[in-house]
Amino acid sequence: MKNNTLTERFRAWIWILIPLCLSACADTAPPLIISDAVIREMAPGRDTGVAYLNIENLSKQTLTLNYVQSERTDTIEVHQHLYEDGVMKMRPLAHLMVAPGEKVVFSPGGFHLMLFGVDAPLKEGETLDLVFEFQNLEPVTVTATVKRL
Ligand SMILES: [Cu+2]
Repeated sequence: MKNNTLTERFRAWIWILIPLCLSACADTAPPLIISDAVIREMAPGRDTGVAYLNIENLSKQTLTLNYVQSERTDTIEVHQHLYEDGVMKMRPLAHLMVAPGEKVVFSPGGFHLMLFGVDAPLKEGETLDLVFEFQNLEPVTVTATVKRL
């Protein structure tokens, strides 16, 4: 019967396609969400910028952010504001750890990204791709929008 042959062929394809999809999908979907990436508009003549975003860990492992890079900056550091002896200080973090299920919210007065050596002041409406390198993960690229904050 013709129908039988088609069904059997379809079945055969399913057994080939399912494992392909499972491995491909598992490899490409990062176990985290980086959202609301914004960069504060930079004043003329400045080459240092600041960016805010949220990082949510959807996995069951702690994620370690080792580097952030972009094509228009020399270096990008994760900074944390801390009160020390009554004074607000900025501290660079070598590695940002995000616990399973945790959402790290970057905001003025808290975590932020410092962009050093920006090639030209970023203006409102521009975008910049930020590449996040987490330990044991493929790099994650996020487009940040420049806004007046
Ligand atoms: Cu800073």
